Order: sequence, then C-alpha cells, then structure tokens
Amino acid sequence: MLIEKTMIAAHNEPLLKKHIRNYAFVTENILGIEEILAKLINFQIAIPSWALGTGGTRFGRFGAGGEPRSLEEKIEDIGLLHQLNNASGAISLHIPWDIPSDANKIKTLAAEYGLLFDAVNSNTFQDQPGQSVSYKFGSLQHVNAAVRKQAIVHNLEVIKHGIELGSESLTVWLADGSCFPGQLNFRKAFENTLAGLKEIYSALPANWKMFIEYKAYEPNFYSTTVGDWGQSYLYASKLGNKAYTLVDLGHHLPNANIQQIVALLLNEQKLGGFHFNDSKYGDDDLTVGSIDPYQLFLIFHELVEGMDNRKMNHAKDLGWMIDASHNVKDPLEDLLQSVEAIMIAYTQALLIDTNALEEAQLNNDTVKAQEILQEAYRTDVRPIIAEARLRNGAALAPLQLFRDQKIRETLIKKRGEKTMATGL
Ligand SMILES: [Mn+2]
Repeated sequence: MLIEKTMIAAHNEPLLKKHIRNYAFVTENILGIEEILAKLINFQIAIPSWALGTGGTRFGRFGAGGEPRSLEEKIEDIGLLHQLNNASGAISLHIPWDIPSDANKIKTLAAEYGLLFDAVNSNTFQDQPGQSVSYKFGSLQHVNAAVRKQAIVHNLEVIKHGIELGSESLTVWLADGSCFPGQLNFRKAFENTLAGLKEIYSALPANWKMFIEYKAYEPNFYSTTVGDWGQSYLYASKLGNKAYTLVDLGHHLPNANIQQIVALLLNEQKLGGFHFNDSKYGDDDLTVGSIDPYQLFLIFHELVEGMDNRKMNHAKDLGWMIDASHNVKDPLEDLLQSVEAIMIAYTQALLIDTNALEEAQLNNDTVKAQEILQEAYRTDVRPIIAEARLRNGAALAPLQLFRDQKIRETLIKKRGEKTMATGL
C-alpha cells in the first residue's frame, strides 16, 4: 500500500470549499445528476500491465526510475492509481510478460487493492527464449503449420492463465501481414488465420469473450492480416457470438471516422471493447485526450447513445482499457491524465440532450444538432468527476496528491533508479 486513507482525507480537506462551490455551479442546471454520479462511480478503466513503465521508441528509452520490477509491483502501482481516482479498478495482463508464478496469491493481492482482472492479452508478435519456431513471418497466418500450431497453443495457455485469475476475455492482436507486394497470398493468410482463431475460440469458457484487435499497419507495412474493422468484423462474424471487434483508437488510417465505426459495430452487437490512447499521426500511443479530445467526446456520444439504445450496462458490457506508451512522462501521471480524459468525455456524453438531438436530426436542423453536442462538450464537468471520486474516498486532485506526496521519489528509493518494467 503506497498511500494511507488518512493521506487522501488530508489532501481533500483544504480543497473541499472550492470543490463544493464549483460542483454547485456546474450542476445547477443538470437534471438527474445523482444518476450520472452513480454511473461515474461504477465506470472502471483497465490499466494494462505494460503501461506502468516507460515504453520508449525504436530509437531509445529513457527510464522514469522506480518502475515496477514484478507483477506484484505492477499491481501495487495500479492499486495506487485506483486509490487516487477510484476509476482504475482493473488490470489487463500481457502473457508471457506477466505470467503469475502463483495465481491465487496474485488474485488475493489484486483483491486487496479492489482490482479485477480484465482481458488477458496473447503475444505472437515477438519470439520468446526457447521457442521452437519463429514468428518473423507471422503467426496464425504462417505458411508453416508448426508456427500456426505454436501460436494456437500459446493462446490456449493465455486462456488458462486468465481462467486462474478470474479474467473473462482474451484479446488477440496479430502483427501478421506482409512488408512487400507478392510476399503473401492474402486469401490463404486469411484462411489460415481464421482456422487458428477457430481453434482458440473453441477453447473459450462459456462466459468468455474473444476480442479481435485490428491495426492498419506496423510492424508490417504493405498489408496486415487483421487490418481494419471490416476484417476484424469478418473474423468475429465467422467465429460466433463470443467473438467481438476491439477498437484501438490509434490503429486507423489518418482521418478515419472512428465514431461511425463504433456506432455501426455496436449496432451489430460486435463491438467488444476499447483500447484508449490518442495520436497525431499514427499509432502514437499518446495520453488519452491529449491531441483530439473532441473526437473522444464524439466517440463517447456514439457509445452512450448506442449502449442506451440496446439497454446495455455502460460499466460492464464493453471492455474499457487504456493502451498507451510513455516516452517523456511519468507513466503513472500519464495514466492519471488518461483516466481523467476518459471520465470527462464520458460525463460530457451523458449530458447530451438526446431527445432534443433526435428532434434536430428529424428536422434536418444541422445548426441545432451541433449546438446540442457542443453545449455538452463545452461544459466543464471536472467538478462532477471530482465529486464521484470524493464520494468513494478517492482524491479530489489525484495528480496533485501524487506530486505532493512525492510518490515517484518514494518508488525510486524503494525500487531503484534503473529498474525496467518487464516486457518493455
Ligand atoms: Mn491496442
């Protein structure tokens, strides 16, 4: 435990007066504020185990110091985030980077921090020591059946670890594809991949979901075998009703209308979950909401509208995860900013007057429709999110508390300056 409850109370006390004033001001004209607060309190965003250290780029890596050296320390870090914001109550593990040596012990430790295990992630994009065949030319798409088999067996292992921890979903992201024209038979690559996914799918427990993540390019630059939402949808449709598409915000070609993709997938009951991040050029893995917060808001508008239309539970029926990499920021500060950005966009989307919007749409009143969206977007909802935190014993200003308490300095003292999070 990195901070005590009394520390949070001592942090909140001097901020309380200003908070009460701001909260009263912003909520004066909001109907159903208690309902909104209840939704915010339930909404949890999974933190990926690979985002707790600095990621670096292919050019270099500059460590933050005090990075977690083990799965236990990763859980400790996420536990800290959750104590601070009461919105990071889940962890998404990457296998084989985070194989628990004792699943029960890890489960107990996570429960002490109030953390659940979200989707487990398989890895067939890099070779592991001792592996018999290489993924250099793909995994499930590979021309060699032995490579395909190795990738399938790995995914079954990941499911096994997930079951032990109480996870209920598997995310498959394949780096498969080709770098040059002629390298690959697209049709055969698709068929091989589908056959492999079918084997993995058939090993899923009844209550599990499979998320199929797509990506337009990188590490392959000519084609990717799950390149866009259409290809992911194709696999998910052929596999069955436990298979869904996973949308990673950074995995599209420039200027893609992600909000429309989300709306259609949700309507087809094929949207499984999200990997949140932000980008300027490609798969930049930047802090959520740092580049285009309006797009994030528009995505949440489609999510809320679509989920309400299908009477879905906002907190539980889709997988909410961050997938980011931190090169110049403290990873924990970056994650606090990312979660805050998600909560802001979600809250703003909850404020949209949906009846008035529908009326404007039916009247082809484009000016009014824009006004309605921007009225919600331009509301400073931060006091509402702070109130949700306050009611659950979390911090009014998580980032400020993190800095005031010199938590990074404490972590460096405890773990050392040169530590590196596993897997990165
Ligand atoms: Mn991702």
